[in-house]
Amino acid sequence: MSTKIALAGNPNCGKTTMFNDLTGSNQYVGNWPGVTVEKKEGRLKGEPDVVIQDLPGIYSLSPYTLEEVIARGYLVNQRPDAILNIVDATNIERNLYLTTQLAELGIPMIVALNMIDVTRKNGDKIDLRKLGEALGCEVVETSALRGEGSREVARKAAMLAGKKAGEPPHVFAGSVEHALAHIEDLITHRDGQEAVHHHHADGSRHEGGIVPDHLARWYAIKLFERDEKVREELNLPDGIKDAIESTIKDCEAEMDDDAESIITNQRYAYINRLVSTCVKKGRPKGALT
Ligand code: BGO
Repeated sequence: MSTKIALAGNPNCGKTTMFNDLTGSNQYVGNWPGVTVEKKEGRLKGEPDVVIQDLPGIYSLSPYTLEEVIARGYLVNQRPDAILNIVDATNIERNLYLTTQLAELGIPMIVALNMIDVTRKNGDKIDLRKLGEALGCEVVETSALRGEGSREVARKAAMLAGKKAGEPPHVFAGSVEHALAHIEDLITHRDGQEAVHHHHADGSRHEGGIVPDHLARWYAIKLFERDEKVREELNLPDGIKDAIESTIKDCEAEMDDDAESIITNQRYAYINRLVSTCVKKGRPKGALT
């Protein structure tokens, strides 16, 4: 059985450069099922048992673009052994938005902090250890353009196969975490409700609950956001739907904001705090030498 690594990142993070560097000519190009979005996979050079699955470049795992739906569908239903998340170090705030969402999928992850040649040149200082501790995964510096760190990060990603995913970052405030915990209970049958079996694309059934435990946080957040695609997919019984809706409404009243904005704003606030503790900018972006 081969090890499957998913390459995920924002558009322009250097994903294509990294993919080409890792796979060379061992590439297979097709389309994602039913759509004309390009699907590329390839074998890691020198390690034919490791398959690298390229995902569309995306900013978020929301249900609003075809690329995002393809990427999250793959991550949730096909479950790669590990995620290699490429983060453009020169655009770290924006790129970490997706990273916080990927970390909620319960899949082992490693971050390639790419374009590190550029941030070095700018004199930026990035505390990799602190960043990794907060994100619950290792962070490795790479320059895909120069082939620096790429093989190392891919080999480390492959070694994550079969391991437990890291602790997801503590992004949300207490009242939101409280609501999420309640939703998790409702959808994993931890509160003694009658079991409902959710059938997954791979035909597996999850005994005694609606979603598997490793995906509980992901689904709880998406349900809290009232993600229409996830609501359709799970097709929950009315009693659970109503209990979730009243949990969301309580939290919205307390926070005086709508659920989707609460999640988005708290992600940005978390990332701002994280970047301000982990990154010391050298020269301002765009400044001349
Ligand atoms: C152009 N360091 C540096 N300095 N550049 C990098 C690195 C890195 O580590 N990694 C990638 N790039 P894609 P997506 C370009 O194409 O892989 C560069 O969307 C140019 N092109 O070379 O395409 C990479 O697949 C003219 O740059 O990203 C590419 O994720 C002038 O980042 C760009 C300058 O990489 C995006 C750059 C005609």
